[in-house]
Amino acid sequence: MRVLGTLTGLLAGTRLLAPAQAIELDLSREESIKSAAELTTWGAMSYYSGNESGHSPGAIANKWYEGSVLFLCAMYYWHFTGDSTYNQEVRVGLEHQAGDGDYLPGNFSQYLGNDDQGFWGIAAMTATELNLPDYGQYSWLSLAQGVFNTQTRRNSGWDDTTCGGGVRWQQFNYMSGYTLKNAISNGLLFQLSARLYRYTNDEQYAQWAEKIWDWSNEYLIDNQTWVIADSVTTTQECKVKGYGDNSYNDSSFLMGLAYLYNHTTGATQAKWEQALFGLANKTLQLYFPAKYGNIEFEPTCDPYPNQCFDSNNMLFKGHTSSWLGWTAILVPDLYEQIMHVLQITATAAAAACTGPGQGGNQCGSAWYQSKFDKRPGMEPQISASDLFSVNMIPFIQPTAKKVLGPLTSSTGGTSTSNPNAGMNDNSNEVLLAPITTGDRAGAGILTAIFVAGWVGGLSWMFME
Ligand SMILES: *[C@@H]1O[C@H](CO)[C@@H](O)[C@H](O)[C@H]1NC(C)=O
Ligand SMILES: *[C@@H]1O[C@H](CO)[C@@H](O)[C@H](O)[C@H]1NC(C)=O
Ligand SMILES: *[C@@H]1O[C@H](CO)[C@@H](O)[C@H](O)[C@H]1NC(C)=O
Ligand SMILES: *[C@@H]1O[C@H](CO)[C@@H](O)[C@H](O)[C@H]1NC(C)=O
Ligand SMILES: *[C@@H]1O[C@H](CO)[C@@H](O)[C@H](O)[C@H]1NC(C)=O
Ligand SMILES: CC(=O)N[C@H]1CO[C@H](CO)[C@@H](O)[C@@H]1O
Repeated sequence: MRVLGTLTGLLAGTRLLAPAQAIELDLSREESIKSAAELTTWGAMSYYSGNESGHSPGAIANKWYEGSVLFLCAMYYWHFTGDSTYNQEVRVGLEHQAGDGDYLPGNFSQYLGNDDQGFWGIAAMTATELNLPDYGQYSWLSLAQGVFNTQTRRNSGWDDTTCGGGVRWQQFNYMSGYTLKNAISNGLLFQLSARLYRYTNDEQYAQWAEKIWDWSNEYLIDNQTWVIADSVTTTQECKVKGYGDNSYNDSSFLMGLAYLYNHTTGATQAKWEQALFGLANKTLQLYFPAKYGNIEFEPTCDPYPNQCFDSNNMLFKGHTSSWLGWTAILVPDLYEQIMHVLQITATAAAAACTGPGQGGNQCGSAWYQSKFDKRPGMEPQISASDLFSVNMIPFIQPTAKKVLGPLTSSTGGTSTSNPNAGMNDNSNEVLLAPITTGDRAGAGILTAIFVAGWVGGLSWMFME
């Protein structure tokens, strides 16, 4: 990381140009990590224009789902450092994209996938657990419940008509990807259910978490090797698997397992324990490989500067490092192993955040090279911010006022519950009505853009 010399000095004309000073990230100093988190979060938020006049709060052009990921990074930053600079923008944006209380906003709902909606649900759940004050019409908890309800109770989400269940990737049959049931859509709904269960203690969420897990275990996850397929195809009875080493497939499930393990006991806990420790081991080995000194590594993206065009892939390390950080908090037995690799990775990422933009703190994408790889953007900034924020964990001493782990409704969480959220939203039904040729063409173009945005995460080289 570098810091820009003081702007005041520059403006006063005392120095023509303040020299960029390299700072070593010192993992033993709280202030050092905090300032790395501050710089990278500021860098990520500098791509955000939803708060400016004429722009829509929370919407990032051409990548709707990434608004939720940007807000996740700003919320983690707030929780782990105490700096609430971005909270108001987050509240406004999270609310503005809510649609009818379930993150199916009319401008985007015709071409969004269950994973896109799922990420917004996870963002609302995070706001709930961190006690971001509710704002506007819909409480954060009700928004998370709205996503859960729409995805579990409609065929556009969980679909029993093919392969005995599972969440489809896309919600509409005119979208490419409708015939796939993919790991991230199922992993996010599984995680959301597990988190709603721990927060509310309502058994219906536990039952759904188990149902999603059991289906995923049958079709996507190998419970011997802990290899997770990226997707299966409904047109071939979900027997044909598509692979793609995307770390968020693993970490989305892992995070859900951590919540369930944390909130269960006895035989039920034993079921989650076996999966949790098996998948944790696999995730750490595969995505923090010994050959790169245990620095976090995204196999489908990091080694391929020209191939990994997909901004979505550049977020995977952020998703994975933040969910691992929370896992370390929820599962004390995994704490040391996880924090060890997150610290190693932070040192490497600091050395990769030395690009010329962002006042000399611009982050690159492939951290394992320990240098700026000339692949900057909002996504690498978000990933680095996520990583530095969770590196604050060892410094946080829980007190009566400050809780380290995610809250629940019985440990101080205040967001208002609405178990029926989203149930009255009939926008899906409306949209499922026959569409005109014009609409179809419009949707098709959007589909093409959308699928191009995801295709880097899928590879069909290995078929079973
Ligand atoms: C919008 O947010 C960015 C990032 O936090 C900030 O730099 C900018 O000043 C804000 N703009 C307005 C109009 O509030
Ligand atoms: C939908 O589009 C309109 C018109 O561009 C805009 O005013 C509104 O804020 C958008 N809504 C969302 C949720 O982005
Ligand atoms: C592992 O997966 C197989 C095949 O789906 C299943 O029959 C078995 O019950 C699973 N084992 C555990 C411990 O979940
Ligand atoms: C962790 O995974 C490696 C291979 O991926 C395996 O050799 C090892 O036995 C696993 N350890 C545990 C504790 O499961
Ligand atoms: C559950 O998570 C909390 C952190 O929120 C942690 O303090 C506690 O030890 C965990 N409980 C179990 C049984 O792992
Ligand atoms: C941890 C895990 O199981 N990840 C798998 C994701 O998919 C690839 C195949 O493309 C496997 O090699 C990984 O093991």
